[in-house]
Amino acid sequence: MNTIVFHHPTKKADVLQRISVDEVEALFKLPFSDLMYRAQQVHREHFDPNQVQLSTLLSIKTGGCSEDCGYCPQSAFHSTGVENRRMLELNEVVRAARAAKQAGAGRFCMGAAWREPTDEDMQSVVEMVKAVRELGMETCATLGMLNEEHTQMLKNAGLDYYNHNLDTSPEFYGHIISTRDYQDRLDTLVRVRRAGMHVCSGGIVGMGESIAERAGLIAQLANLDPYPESVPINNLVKVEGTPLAEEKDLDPLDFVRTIAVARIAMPEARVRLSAGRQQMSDAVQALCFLAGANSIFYGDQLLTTGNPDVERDRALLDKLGMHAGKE
Ligand code: SAM
Ligand code: DTB
Ligand code: SF4
Repeated sequence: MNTIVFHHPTKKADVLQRISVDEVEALFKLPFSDLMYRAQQVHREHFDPNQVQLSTLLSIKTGGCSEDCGYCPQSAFHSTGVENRRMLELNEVVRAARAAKQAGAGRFCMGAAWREPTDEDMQSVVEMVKAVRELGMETCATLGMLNEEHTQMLKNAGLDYYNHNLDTSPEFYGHIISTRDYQDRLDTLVRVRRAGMHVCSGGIVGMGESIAERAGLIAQLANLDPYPESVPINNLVKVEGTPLAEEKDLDPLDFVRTIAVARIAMPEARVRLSAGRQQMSDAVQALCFLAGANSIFYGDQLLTTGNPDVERDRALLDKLGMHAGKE
């Protein structure tokens, strides 16, 4: 059965909607094979299905964050054993970026456990972005909320992508985070877009959200105008000491479904199979690639938690006949 027809973009009460929450939810409820077939078709229309983009993460400022995100080991509200550390020096960042490039990564993403950067933080980040660019890598940063001035500083430094996740649906958001609201996230994304940088925005599944709420996240992302170039889909990494540590495991096939739905809803986006990969079998990862994932975090560390090591990933990509590619 293949009966879902998307709206063409129509102007409804000033809201341009590519796809409704109900339509996204209907995709989630398709028989698994039908969903996978649809996702593969869309994927092959827009991408080389055997190519994957590799991003390496570096935590340039770890721990002690003033936000209370329920999933996050870096929040000062939770006792997870993650220390509040100083910001890395420029030479430490350049060394890590060089090593990532050497290992085969095309993009280098610098993450900081901030609600938002200060003016002083920004001076250092600008130097880091420039230095990583000089190595010939694509640059990405995730620093929390941005004001106009900080957004422009990143643009002027040559930042390619800014990562800022919507994380979940507007309805479920308040269960997870209380120190900032959904509109704050959307406002930062608008600033990044207006400044002319690429947007990287996605979310987390497995936090106890319903299918309708999962659909709400994908619909929010897909209805951004334009939708993000890069969409990380994270499977919750359960860290002891966080409020979500005891959350029930998500069925891996529900994770695969989320990737497939993101692929169909955002045909031209890079859909990134993000956090949670270390806990996934090769078979589940292969299903994610089949569902349309075509980007991964590459390197044995995410921000504070582990990721498959480079040898395991090379072996997996080899086994699947996949190759690394840029853009
Ligand atoms: N502090 C900035 C912010 O929140 O925008 C940037 C860094 S923050 C750690 C980046 C993203 O990591 C979050 O938006 C969330 O999607 C993801 N993340 C954090 N902890 C996670 C976890 N335990 N499992 C899965 N994803 C997680
Ligand atoms: C994203 O969507 N996932 C990455 C990146 N963007 C910054 C972060 C995952 C963090 C997982 C938990 C940790 O390692 O602290
Ligand atoms: Fe801070 Fe970002 Fe973690 Fe939230 S997700 S606690 S803002 S580092």
